[in-house]
Amino acid sequence: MFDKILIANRGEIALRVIRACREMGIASVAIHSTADEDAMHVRMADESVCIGPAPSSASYLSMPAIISACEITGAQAIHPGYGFLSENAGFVQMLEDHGITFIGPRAEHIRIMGDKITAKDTMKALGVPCVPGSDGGVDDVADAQKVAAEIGYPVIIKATAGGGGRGMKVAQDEKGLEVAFRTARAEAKAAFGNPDVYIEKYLQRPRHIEIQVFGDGKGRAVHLGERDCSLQRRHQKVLEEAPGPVITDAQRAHIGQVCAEAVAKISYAGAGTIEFLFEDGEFYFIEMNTRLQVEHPVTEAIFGVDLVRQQILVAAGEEMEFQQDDLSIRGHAIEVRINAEKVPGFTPCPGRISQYHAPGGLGIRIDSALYDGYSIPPYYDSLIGKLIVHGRDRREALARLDRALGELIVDGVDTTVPLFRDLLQEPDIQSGNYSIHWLERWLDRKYG
Ligand code: MV4
Repeated sequence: MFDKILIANRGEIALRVIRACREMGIASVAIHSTADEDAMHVRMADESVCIGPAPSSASYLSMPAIISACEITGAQAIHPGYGFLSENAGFVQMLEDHGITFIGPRAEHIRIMGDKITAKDTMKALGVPCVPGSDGGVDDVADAQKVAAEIGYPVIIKATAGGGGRGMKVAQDEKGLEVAFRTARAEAKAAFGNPDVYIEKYLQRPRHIEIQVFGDGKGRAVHLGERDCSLQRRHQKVLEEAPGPVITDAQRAHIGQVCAEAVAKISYAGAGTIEFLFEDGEFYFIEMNTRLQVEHPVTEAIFGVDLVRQQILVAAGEEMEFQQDDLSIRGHAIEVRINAEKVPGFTPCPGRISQYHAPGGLGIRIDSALYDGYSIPPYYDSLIGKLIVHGRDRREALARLDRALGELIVDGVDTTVPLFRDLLQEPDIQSGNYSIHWLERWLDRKYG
């Protein structure tokens, strides 16, 4: 096992990893920018290294600075958290050259899943159900029209280098396809330096359901059910829950097994998420994320497992602590993302936290790097905390969430907390009746 791990991240996820390290008797190293000198992850780690100025490009994304910090402190492994360098295959390769262990999958798997056409081809070949569409990319309008005629309109054009909603164009009919194709290609080239696009049937009212998988890197893998992350705004998740309100035990068992077998076949190492659109009882693969996700705590809550601990064990060449038969679901969990943002525009709202009080009691988890008097710097993501509630069933989780939100105090900046109290009053939220478009439509109705 490692003696010392460097956490190449900041904020709540850095604390999350430090906590797992401490429980495993592993020393932790925080890295930070000059803007984060007073950040909680710096205080909580056993050691810290300032690696550069405020902009992420010169600090949290600076590979040479991070590798130097490893060498100076003697850290043997790096946990990347999410975002920043967590899905950068070049970084993983560079660490390998320096004899530092990356706590995550192999570079090869990050690279495959980073190219959306290759990801889809790979998943299809592994038996994962995909959205009907082009096999591989589409090179010209004629090719696009041919595929669209086969699968039927509406269709969606996506950038292979995109993901997370960037570089997508919907075409309702053949007339709209030419413009959609040309715009998608031009935007993909401008945004990602790669013009390659592919086509899929456009699903009109799906849910976003993602399956948590975990592999030991030696050909064994398990699934830990699904999360419903349909409540999003501009491709930013706002609330996530597990299990999904409309997924049956049989559906979970089936898609879960398909996903676990797929990642087992490629000897995938560590945590991964296979994203699906779910419509009319069918799952359609869209993307795979080769990292720990922001919303992993809802899965941890219902399965009673520590995913970061398992990531560290597997990266150190040890066995994960469970097999599929050991994993069962207890109750229901919901996470809300507390962002320093002003609703309804969701404009970032950095500033000083004049008062902070976290809720407590049965079934409450807060992952946050906030403290009284902390100043949220303007340079990074606006996520300042996650409130995760766990109950015996969905009703209890919802009641607990409302209760916890009532106890939570975050003063000094605008946050998304009031939004959640409003959302909980909605019958569709109470019943779990929402698709990927529900939140934006609700915000439009409510705020115009
Ligand atoms: C789609 C789709 C409908 N049909 N693909 C957006 C993010 C990216 N991961 C995939 N996305 C979508 N792909 C087909 N074939 C609709 C979306 C989509 C979406 C997906 C998940 C969550 C929120 C979304 C909001 C708008 C569009």
